[in-house]
Amino acid sequence: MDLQASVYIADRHGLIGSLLRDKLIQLGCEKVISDPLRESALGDFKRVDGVFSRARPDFVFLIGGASGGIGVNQKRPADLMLDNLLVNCHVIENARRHKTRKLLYLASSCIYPKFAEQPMAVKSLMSGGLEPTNEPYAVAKLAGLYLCRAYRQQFQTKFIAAIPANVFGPGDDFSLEDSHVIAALIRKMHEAKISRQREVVIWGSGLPRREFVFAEDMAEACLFLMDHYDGAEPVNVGVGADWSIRQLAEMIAEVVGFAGNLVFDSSKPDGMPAKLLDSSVLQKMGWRAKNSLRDGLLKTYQWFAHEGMKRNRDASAIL
Ligand code: GFB
Repeated sequence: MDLQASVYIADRHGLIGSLLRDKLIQLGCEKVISDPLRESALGDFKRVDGVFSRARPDFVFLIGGASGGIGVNQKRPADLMLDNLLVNCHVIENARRHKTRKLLYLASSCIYPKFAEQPMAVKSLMSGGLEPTNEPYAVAKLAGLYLCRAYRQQFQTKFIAAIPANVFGPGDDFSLEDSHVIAALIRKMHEAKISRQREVVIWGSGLPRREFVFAEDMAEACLFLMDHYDGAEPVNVGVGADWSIRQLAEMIAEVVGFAGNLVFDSSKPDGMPAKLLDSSVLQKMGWRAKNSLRDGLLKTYQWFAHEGMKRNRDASAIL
């Protein structure tokens, strides 16, 4: 990517998109378009078309539409599916119409079959049924991935796709019901520590295994792929190791300084039993995550304790 190029970042959630924007600006890129469409307009074809007409982006990072953890996937499956389908269609079709030089589409590791062989390699996609707790969202993310591939085949566009492990970091959604596990557990344990509660409830059995990639590393992987990759196959982006939810909860308790009990609520869903990506293709290309899980948790907790509590209105009401 050259620094004179104009870059458009489409990201409803904002976690990866805002880091990408900061990194591009630090690198000297002056034409970075991101925030204007974050709230509502990504669902409106004409407004997305308007952004492409005005900015004529050379490069597009299609991070995605609305997203969240296992809770919101069960509560609002139609919202998540529709939003992601619309955002995918609007951004991908406009990138073609306005002759974007290259587009990177981010899928999600939930697009792999529920019982995919571990670590999950790209050849496993579509080889089995999806995990029911996130099937609608996963179908929309799969649709985007196959849309990129179809455009590449029919229009010879340079549209590439990546499949990230579970992403976390400062600026994440820390709401109790809708967030992903790391944000939820950091908040629960922080609040329990402050109000001297003896226990924290962890959803599910604690047995599912997850691979986590720190948002800063994910943003760097996006830039790396935009610079170094141009193929039809999606590329997995992971760190090469996974943890059980119990191990993760214990690590978060240590980072936060919560010394009480962890209580597992088996009435809550576990989701996929395991989601470790085979990231050997990316590793062979020379990319490695810089942050260990513990380092990422420390940085995320530091941010949450200082900034996050202010941002999460319902959280600050408690303390
Ligand atoms: O992060 P999470 O919601 O995402 O949950 P998924 C991961 C695991 O942590 C599940 C457990 O087994 C949860 O039951 N868990 C324990 C908790 N306590 C909590 C808690 O307080 N909050 C949450 N959220 N989980 C999502 C998908 O699945 O992953 C999305 O639903 C998306 O589609 C995302 O793809 C990356 O890994 O289970």
